[in-house]
Amino acid sequence: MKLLRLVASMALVLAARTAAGGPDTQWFRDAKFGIFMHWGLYSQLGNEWNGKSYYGSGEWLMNRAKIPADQYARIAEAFNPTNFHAEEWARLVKDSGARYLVITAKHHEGFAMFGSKASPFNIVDATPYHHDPMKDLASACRRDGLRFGFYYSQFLDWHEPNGGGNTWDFRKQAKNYQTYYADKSIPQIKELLSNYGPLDIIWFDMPGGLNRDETLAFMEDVRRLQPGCLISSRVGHDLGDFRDFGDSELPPHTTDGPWEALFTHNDSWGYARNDLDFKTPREIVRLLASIAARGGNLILNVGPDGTGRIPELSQRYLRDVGQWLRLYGDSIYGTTQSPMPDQPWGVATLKTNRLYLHVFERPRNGLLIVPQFEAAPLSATLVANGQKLPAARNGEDLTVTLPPELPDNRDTVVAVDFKGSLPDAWNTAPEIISRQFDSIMVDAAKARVTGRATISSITSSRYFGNWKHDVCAQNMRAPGDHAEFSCRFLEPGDYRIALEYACPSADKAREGGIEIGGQSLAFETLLTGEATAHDPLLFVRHNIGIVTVHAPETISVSIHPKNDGAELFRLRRLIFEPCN
Ligand code: FHN
Repeated sequence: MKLLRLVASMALVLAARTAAGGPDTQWFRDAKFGIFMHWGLYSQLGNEWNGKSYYGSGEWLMNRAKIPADQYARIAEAFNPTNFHAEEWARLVKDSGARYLVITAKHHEGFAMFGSKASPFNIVDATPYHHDPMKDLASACRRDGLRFGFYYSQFLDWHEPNGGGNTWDFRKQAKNYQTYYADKSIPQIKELLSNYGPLDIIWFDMPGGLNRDETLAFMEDVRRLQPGCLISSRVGHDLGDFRDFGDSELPPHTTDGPWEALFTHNDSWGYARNDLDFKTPREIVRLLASIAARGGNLILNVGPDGTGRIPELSQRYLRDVGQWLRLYGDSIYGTTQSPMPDQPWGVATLKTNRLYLHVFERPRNGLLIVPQFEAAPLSATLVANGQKLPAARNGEDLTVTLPPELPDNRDTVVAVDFKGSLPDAWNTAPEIISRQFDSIMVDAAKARVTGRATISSITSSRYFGNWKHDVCAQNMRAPGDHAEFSCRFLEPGDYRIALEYACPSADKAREGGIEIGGQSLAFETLLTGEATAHDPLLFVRHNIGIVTVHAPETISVSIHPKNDGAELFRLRRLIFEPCN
């Protein structure tokens, strides 16, 4: 009721705020790198319950093991994070080069990691620790010049009869979500917005129980208390001040507006004792550069354990990333999206009249081709040591000559200063296929589709909650349904063509063809297995055949079914391998 009343009373205020443009997002756009932390009672369990290990998202253990709420609440009695030291955590975030930290104030388990008058189920009142770590952390982050925000699960709350999600203890039909919002969610959010100084972000997650107008009113409550605090898009109904993509989703294209791609360091958001599958510093740096090239931020999650200790590999690898950022931060912070799509050698970021080339792989001949470079190059500099590199326009390309050894095997950055402007060629530039690399992968997201063919993302998980997003060309059922790629071959020669696809039994043994510059290849699809959202989607790399390219030229590569019938496959990638 309160919410509904608020909707009416806040409509005018909202119109005024929207006209005024909403909170300033510039700091967020410039930050590019944030750290996420999932910390709660689940951190104490480490993905183990009753002698059984679970794999995947540890913070979902209460739900997965269907632990009764009263039994789960008793974990708090032993929760005593004496290894938590706010200054050390803030220092680690700072050392990683991240510019902001978002930490779970309350996750779906319903436990407040802050002192709350709205619910006794909180770290001050329900644990032997009797202390509010969020107070210390907010201050420590501010002292270190970090932006600071809270994650708050506004709808899912497995501790409360009226909260979303717990149907193993509480009947769904008996739930009153409005009561939950009025009694716990909104009062706690107000506490967070009132007691921890100015917040930079309030990161809502997994919306539910509110329609669009109610969500607007809910946001207005936040605005009134902290007009400058950014609200994540997971507040629901496509609202919020910045967009979050799906968990572990790298968008295949550039995206305007402030946005974040979120990944976790291993395969769980909350601490999981058995999970040592951490992303290496090199993987993180390349991910960060690839996201910046698309115009967004990376927020990378780490999961401290129940004692307050951040996993040793997370600490070490984050510091390594920070060491890279200290050398190359100018090529990340404050940059905007790249004018050109990913290249076989890496990605690019832009800062007004400087293009940063992030070189992941050195072309064998040392000649880096930057396609569709319509500006006048002034200089090319190896950022690591200031060495000037030969750079010249060659037709519509810029060619930069790299040294024999790249100084950084994570990501070597070359800064190219130029006069003029670089047009956005992200969606128009042909794919560069070159013999200077062992293989060249072309993502299906780059295809132009005809007929009924579509390009869309398929979400599936490995371990529980460990989501993967595969953008695939789909719905190719008839010879007129094509996925076409424009490919620019830099050198003549023989190339092996392979396809990477998923094929359930309904599509098995369908006949397909590839047309490439007057040559045709034929194939029959191979079974990979059935696809469900909660199982890994399996892909096969299927070598189709070899074609000969007679001169450097741009050729269309077209993939299609030979005849009418079931879907051909879900095509994820086209692969070229120069034959030597
Ligand atoms: O269910 C949560 C999950 O536990 C984790 O917090 C992630 C982080 O983005 N958000 C939800 C799933 O999308």
